[in-house]
Amino acid sequence: MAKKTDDDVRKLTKAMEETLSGKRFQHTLGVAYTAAAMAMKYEVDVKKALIAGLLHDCAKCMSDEKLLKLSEKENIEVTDVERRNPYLLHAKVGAMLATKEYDIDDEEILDAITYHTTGRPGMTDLDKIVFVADYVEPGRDKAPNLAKVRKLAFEDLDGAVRRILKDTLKYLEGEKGSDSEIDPMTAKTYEYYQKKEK
Ligand code: DGI
Ligand code: FE
Ligand code: FE
Repeated sequence: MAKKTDDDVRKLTKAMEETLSGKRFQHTLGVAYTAAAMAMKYEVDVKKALIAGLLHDCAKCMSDEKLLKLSEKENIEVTDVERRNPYLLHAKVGAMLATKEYDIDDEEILDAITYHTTGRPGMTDLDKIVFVADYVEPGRDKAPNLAKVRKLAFEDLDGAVRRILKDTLKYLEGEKGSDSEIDPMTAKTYEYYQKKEK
């Protein structure tokens, strides 16, 4: 893949507007620009952050059936937790679509998309930026202590990741119902960043 140009960014933005719901597209723009701003702060490639933000939820507006079907077709590994909670697959399927539909072959961008929901131990700075931007972008309004996490996002990247994982696990533990099952990857990531702090 040649280096992405401003024209590519414009095309990807248009493609997202066409494939996502209005609300999801608004969220996508929020994540893209927040990720770009964080990349400036943390000296990460700004255009990669912008593109990863633009594409991170490109598979979000698909039904559970479609996510499972596409995963099977494209040989994406589906864990037991993902089979019971197929929406988690929008991250892996999103990375596959980024490759096949949107011509992205940059592994750093693809990883940031793959791990944007659960995180992973040893995240790259780009992984962390997309993970955090997804949580703090301007359109979000439900998470507890959002003002604090937003500030933290620009002060302490690992601290923001840890805080978001902690609040997400707490939220999932408090939720009743089948879609609140904790993905082992989310738990492992939290453990990793808790240990890293000490
Ligand atoms: O796609 P978005 O809504 O923008 O954001 P996302 O991809 O981070 O997904 C957010 C949802 O994912 C949020 O409701 C919490 C949930 N989530 C994160 N980790 C886990 C999880 N859900 C389950 N069941 N298990 C997890 O480990
Ligand atoms: Fe997502
Ligand atoms: Fe998102």
